[in-house]
Amino acid sequence: MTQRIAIIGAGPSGLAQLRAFQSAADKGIEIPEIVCYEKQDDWGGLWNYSWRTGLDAHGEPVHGSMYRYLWSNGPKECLEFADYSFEEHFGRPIASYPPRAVLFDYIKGRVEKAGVRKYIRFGCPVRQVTFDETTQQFTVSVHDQALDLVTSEEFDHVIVASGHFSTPNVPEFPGFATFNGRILHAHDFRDALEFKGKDLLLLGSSYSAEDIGSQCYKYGARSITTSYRTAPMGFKWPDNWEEKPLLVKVDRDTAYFSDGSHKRVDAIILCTGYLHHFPFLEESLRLKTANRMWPLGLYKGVVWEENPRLFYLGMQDQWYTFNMFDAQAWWVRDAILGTQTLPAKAAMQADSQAWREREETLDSDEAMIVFQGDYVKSLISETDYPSFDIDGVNRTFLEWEHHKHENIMTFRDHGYRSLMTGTLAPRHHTPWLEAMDDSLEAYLAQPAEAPSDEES
Ligand code: FAD
Ligand code: NA7
Repeated sequence: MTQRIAIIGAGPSGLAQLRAFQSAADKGIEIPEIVCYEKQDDWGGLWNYSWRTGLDAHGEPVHGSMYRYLWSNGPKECLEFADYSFEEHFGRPIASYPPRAVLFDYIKGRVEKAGVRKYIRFGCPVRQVTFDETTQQFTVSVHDQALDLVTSEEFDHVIVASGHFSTPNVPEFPGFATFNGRILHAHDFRDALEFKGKDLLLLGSSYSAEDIGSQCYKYGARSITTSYRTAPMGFKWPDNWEEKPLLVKVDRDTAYFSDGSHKRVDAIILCTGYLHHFPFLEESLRLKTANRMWPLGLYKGVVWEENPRLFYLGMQDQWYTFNMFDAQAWWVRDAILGTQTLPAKAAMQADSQAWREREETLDSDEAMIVFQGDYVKSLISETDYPSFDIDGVNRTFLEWEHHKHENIMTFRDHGYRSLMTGTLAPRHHTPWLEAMDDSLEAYLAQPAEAPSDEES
């Protein structure tokens, strides 16, 4: 009997899974019956921008954490699909740090070409997933919002691809309740112009703090203060940007820090990360982890060791993104098709434990990049996903890091060589700091110039 599989989420990870199955079908392999449930009205996950915050039109938590003017925070050459290059999609080379709309277009291009939209049921949040030991079947309950109907279906496998940068981690500090300005989480940040002329405090010292701070600087905030818990970001910030140790309290409009200093601020943005949150999974199926490079419980980073009929995609902290999701999806596909054999639980756990022990020794960005590169290599070596130069991707990540430390406001003006096509990206027509229009049309407006000479 044909197997039935459910994919939860049609973001880059869920779409990678659909593309993986379609690529097998193209080779004449019989694939299972697939249903992909997506709670939003379109695909693309976080890349599908929503102006909404809080609840959506159906009372569902808004998934989107992306904001206007978001440009890729790493070189596009590091996330390029091995089976669908940027050059193929855009018909010419483009610069290395595209804005969100351009990346959304690229993600869509591959799956439109693959013709997999037919598998997706939009406007269908998954409400509950349970597993029956006797029948070895999952029951997936879904709310079809158009019909306002909750129905259940049975599946042999479930693949959780619901993302983990959507449910905000929201700490509270003394004085928040009586702060005179706005307090929001990065998840609800949308337009930097809201903070033009304002003094801003951002809590956190990772990507969101760095990038939302940079957006606000670019669009005219008066000052930026970032407050760190563990370590400062340490970039060479503009004159109106300072890094402070952890916030101790807020008194009306003044923030007090652990070094005894204080600053008057108009608004506070909590760039304090996200929670892995799976309210729709029964207890025995639920991954519980912080945002880290090797969550335990997942053999090969994808197989739920407690019940290997369940899979998770994209649950690691991410240097690698789109092509890592592909590597995972191809591997999961083969596990479902039976061409990958899973060892006994103890062996799966021992394998994961070895990765975790290595993860715990990682003491630099470079070590983390190489670690994740090795993980992607190990998956790809066991599937027919087109192999690509992962050491080259690692080197591009290191170049990117170097450019960020050289100048955090100009790193996006650099170009890198595609590891898929060998083409060196052209310089963008406008330096990032001056490029205020983030639309696809503005980005692609001018013909590409000569290749940049910035690659070392
Ligand atoms: P998501 O993109 O989160 O997609 C998950 C999908 O699952 C969504 O469509 C959601 O609606 C759906 N879903 C969730 N719950 C349910 C449910 N119960 N039922 C049905 N559907 C459900 N990566 C980069 O490579 N470059 C960047 O520049 C970059 N910038 C980022 C900026 C921000 C602000 C954030 C938050 C992330 C950024 N990322 C970036 C990382 C991002 O995680 C990945 O690029 C990618 O979107 C992850 O894909 P995903 O499919 O795993 O998850
Ligand atoms: P991350 O990368 O998970 O980082 C979360 C940050 O929040 C990190 O600096 C944490 O500090 C800090 N944090 C968490 N809790 C607290 C509290 N209670 N107090 C102070 N600081 C805290 O999340 P991001 O949102 O930056 O990035 C997520 C994705 O979005 C990423 O992939 C990007 O591509 C975009 P710590 O270092 O743990 O002390």
